[in-house]
Amino acid sequence: MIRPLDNACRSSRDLSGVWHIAFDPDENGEAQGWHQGLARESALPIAIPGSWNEQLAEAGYMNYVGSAWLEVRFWLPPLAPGDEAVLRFGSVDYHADVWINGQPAGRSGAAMLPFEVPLDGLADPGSEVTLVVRVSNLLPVDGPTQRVTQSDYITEGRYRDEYLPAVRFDFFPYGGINRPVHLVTRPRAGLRDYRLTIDTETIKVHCALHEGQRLVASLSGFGGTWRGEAEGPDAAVRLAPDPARLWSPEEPNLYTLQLDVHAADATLIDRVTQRVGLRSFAVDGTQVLLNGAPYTLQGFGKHEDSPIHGRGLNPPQMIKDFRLLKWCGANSVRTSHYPYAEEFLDLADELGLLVIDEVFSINLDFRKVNAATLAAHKQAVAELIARDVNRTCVIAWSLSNEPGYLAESDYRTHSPAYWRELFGHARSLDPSRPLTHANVGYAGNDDPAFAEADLLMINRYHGWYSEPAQLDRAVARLNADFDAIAAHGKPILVAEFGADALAGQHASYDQLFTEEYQARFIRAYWQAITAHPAVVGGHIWAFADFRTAQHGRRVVHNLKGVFTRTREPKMAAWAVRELWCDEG
Ligand code: GCB
Repeated sequence: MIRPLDNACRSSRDLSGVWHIAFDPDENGEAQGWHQGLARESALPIAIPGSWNEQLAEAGYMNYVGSAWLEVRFWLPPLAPGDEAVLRFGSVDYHADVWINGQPAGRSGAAMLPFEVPLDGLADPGSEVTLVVRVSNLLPVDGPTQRVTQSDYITEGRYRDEYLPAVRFDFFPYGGINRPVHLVTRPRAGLRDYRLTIDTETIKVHCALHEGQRLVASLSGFGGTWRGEAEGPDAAVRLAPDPARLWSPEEPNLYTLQLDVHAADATLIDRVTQRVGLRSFAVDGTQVLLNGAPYTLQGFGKHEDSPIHGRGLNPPQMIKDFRLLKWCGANSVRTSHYPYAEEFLDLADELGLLVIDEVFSINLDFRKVNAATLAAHKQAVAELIARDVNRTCVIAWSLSNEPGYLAESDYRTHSPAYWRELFGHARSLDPSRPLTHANVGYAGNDDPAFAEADLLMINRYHGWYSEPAQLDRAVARLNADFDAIAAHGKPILVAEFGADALAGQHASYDQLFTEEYQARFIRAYWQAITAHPAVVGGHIWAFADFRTAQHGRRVVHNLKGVFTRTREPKMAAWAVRELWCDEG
């Protein structure tokens, strides 16, 4: 999928700003004609991108789960001959139905991923357009992250698990249009997609051209330009800069790739550009190799979460986060627990950060998994790979976080076939990147998904949820896990480990929730991680404190951040900087 671009052949206009919203708890908005536009007197202003929850808390929508209608009017300029206009949504959480000038125009695909809506036949170029989006933050029952309602807690006898709003994950179910919406114009006869295959020497470009078209691909940077040409439905160009400047977190060297499509008479039909680096990432026995050399992954799990914006794109905070990641010496992150905004991946490419790209699939409960769940999960994997496959920073696909969390016996019986099918599907879509998933201790050190994964990610909280404040016992259990999982003969990444700390809480002895214990916990784990030959690194949970749904176990936020939600460092952040930065 090609990003919104502005160049000689394409244009994109960001429709971010103040839109209007009307909530529809009884699902009768369509019957009232809201798809044709919202009456100003019954609608509230809301900033887009941005979640409705904190923005409209005082209006009563902090915990709102259900449908809401959002509306904006925009000017569709006259189109150049041969061009088409589409709306491109970065993501709408979690589902969207779109109307243009009162006509149904399209809907979203997998949650937390982009989708396009064509304007053909629905809006006249050179006129004002009414765009209405019905958004629901209620997850589907059979999605890769399954719906939970308050009554599920009761029927399943899980009273102690009850959250407000109801969720089966440990973060807030923000609703709204959380990433930008762009009005895109582009040539109808232009590129719809292309595929890059990257290693340390070449960038190969593959795309499908129409009859009579010619692709001119060029790669420029570091004083040189390398070109190649191709045509046909299976056009392929191989670009090999010499000397090759490699990309890595330590030295994020990027070239500019330009793909020009020409007609037979040499007129320019389309142009697509992207920044791209030369690099390789591979699993080799129990090691991972970056550009052919063994590499230690050190970094964090994160969330897209900020005060007031909720999950809404917050560019200043994103820039700050990259500075703090670098300040800590982090070289990698996992996009826990869903695909992040493309703007985040732009910075990861440019500033040098390895990304384990995760599908939105959390705590899959195999008592409720069916054929529809698998189909939706495969679709989410396909849409994620379609969005991010050309990214330099993306080193692996994570297909699920903590399935089998409830230790249901169905996990052991039903999941092997499910994983075979899902991992096989992902591998067929991108054979070049390792596949992984995040194992929870309850699913066992012989988690059936390990048989399919190339890199074994494990989330462990010995010393927190078990062995509280007893680091010796915790580390002994961690090492026992390492030894058991090492028997699979694959590299292990501790994808989560961490302890809550309330900034400002201190003790001279090991005490949960203190800054000292969080720092000591991280140091103890890091020592064990770096000492074990099959463990290739660790990602601390979490980078920053984040809002969760309401539950007695959480003090508004999950406090496992080494930074507070407003990005002040706790003691642990300084400890991590000492561990990960030579200059400490
Ligand atoms: C986990 C989950 C993560 C939670 C974390 C915790 O295993 O993957 O989403 O936030 O534990 O803090 O409990």
